[in-house]
Amino acid sequence: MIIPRRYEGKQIAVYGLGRTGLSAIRSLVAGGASVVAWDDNEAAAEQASAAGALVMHPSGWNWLALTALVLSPGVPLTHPEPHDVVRMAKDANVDVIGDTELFAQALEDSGKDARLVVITGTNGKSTTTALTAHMISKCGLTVQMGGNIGIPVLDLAPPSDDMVYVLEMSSYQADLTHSMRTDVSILLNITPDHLERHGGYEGYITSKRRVLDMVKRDGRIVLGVNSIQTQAICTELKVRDNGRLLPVAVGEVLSYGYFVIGGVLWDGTHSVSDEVVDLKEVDALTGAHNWENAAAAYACGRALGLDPARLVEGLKSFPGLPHRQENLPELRGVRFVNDSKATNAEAAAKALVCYDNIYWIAGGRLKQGGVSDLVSLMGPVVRAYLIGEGAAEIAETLKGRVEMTQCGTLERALDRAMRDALSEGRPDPVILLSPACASFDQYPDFEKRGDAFKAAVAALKEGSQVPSNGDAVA
Ligand code: UMA
Repeated sequence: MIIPRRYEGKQIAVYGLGRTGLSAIRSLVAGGASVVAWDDNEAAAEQASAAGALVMHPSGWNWLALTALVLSPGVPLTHPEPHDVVRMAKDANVDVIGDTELFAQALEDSGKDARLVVITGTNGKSTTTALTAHMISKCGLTVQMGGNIGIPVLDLAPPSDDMVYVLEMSSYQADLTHSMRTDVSILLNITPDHLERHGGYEGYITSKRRVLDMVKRDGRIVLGVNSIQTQAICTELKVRDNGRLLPVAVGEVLSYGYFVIGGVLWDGTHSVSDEVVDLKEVDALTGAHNWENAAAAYACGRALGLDPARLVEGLKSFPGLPHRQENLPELRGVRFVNDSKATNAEAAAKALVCYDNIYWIAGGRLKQGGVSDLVSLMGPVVRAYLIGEGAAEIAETLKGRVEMTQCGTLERALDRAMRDALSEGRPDPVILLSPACASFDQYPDFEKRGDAFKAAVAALKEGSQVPSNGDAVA
């Protein structure tokens, strides 16, 4: 646990009692602060009391005595409109901060030389965070990974001089972080997302850019240049920030930076570019989007002065993240890929371009726009197995583009796909769960859906007979 000592003997408020809020309460109480807390969901109060907070509605807080309000990232700060508690804090002139700001303050106060890497971007930030942490640890350093990836930052081990913190930072968290100083900030890409929360695209871009302002004078900025917005930022930074900038690209040779051509990562930071590694050989990093993540993680490792050969070892041994093109054990020559995290068409598109002979399991609760963006990507798909409430609409959209079978459930889809893959004898068949839909019609979340797929794959027995009753060709 990281303990913020600045609030010892002082009063501080925490709003939102999920992972962030409870973690902040535990750390603040351990640091001797007196904490008042609240959540719109009153059921959350019990754990907060157990963690040592006084649970009380903000209308009862002694605002004049409060040193800060620690807001959970999911609580609206500015848009669609500020939460009432934020308005109250503004009226009382109380700072609104996140657990990430408490982390930054504790790091500064610790006097330790721990290093800090912060990673953001619209896509790929979790994979890059996990990969960067893995590669750094393979170089023999002590690494702590947390943030938006699901581990509250104050739950990490306390700083020491040999520690490297690798944090995934969402735009929500960046807005609540003011004094963080990073050794490396990675901004992968920016495309429209969370627009309602940021009052539009400009607001979202501003929040994403905050990680660039966090970089220390002698720190480094790793910037992906494959999105229009980050390309523009690169052009701007080249003029005023040359010494710290490390551009990263896929499919484009850079005059300076790290780039991937045909799956091969190159170090273009010297007068002659050096080949680093063929990323096509790394199973856990399939596809151009993962090559961008790999290039950024490698650039970060080099910016920290780490050994190229050991970084490459780290790249090659990365196990990948669950539910993101996660490779499962093969059975009878059939490969299984769990990409349950693909909850929209854009994410599924990234997986569909990575394989040949795909037996594709798709469906669930459709997002706006459905799967129309996938119409042109059906080339490598042998057959689609449709599940969930969006199945009929998907069948309508992809009519004439691919053969489809209505399966209803994931388990039935897997059984049908397995039987077809075995009987058709195509080379290197891949059964891919990449639903292009949210999971909420059939599962609590995408993780449970992915777990169900993994359990069903594990239950497939060699040579088992699979019933075909009730299957219908769409
Ligand atoms: N709450 C209110 N009022 C509100 C909104 C929420 O009282 O208006 C309360 C809820 O009742 C709940 C609590 O706040 O009890 C939840 O807080 P939260 O939504 O901030 O979630 P945490 O559990 O604290 O998780 C947060 C991040 N969640 C969000 O940013 C929405 C997690 O990122 C992160 O892993 C975790 O902190 C640890 O750092 C998740 C996420 O969805 C993965 N992130 C978004 C994304 O990746 O797109 C940004």
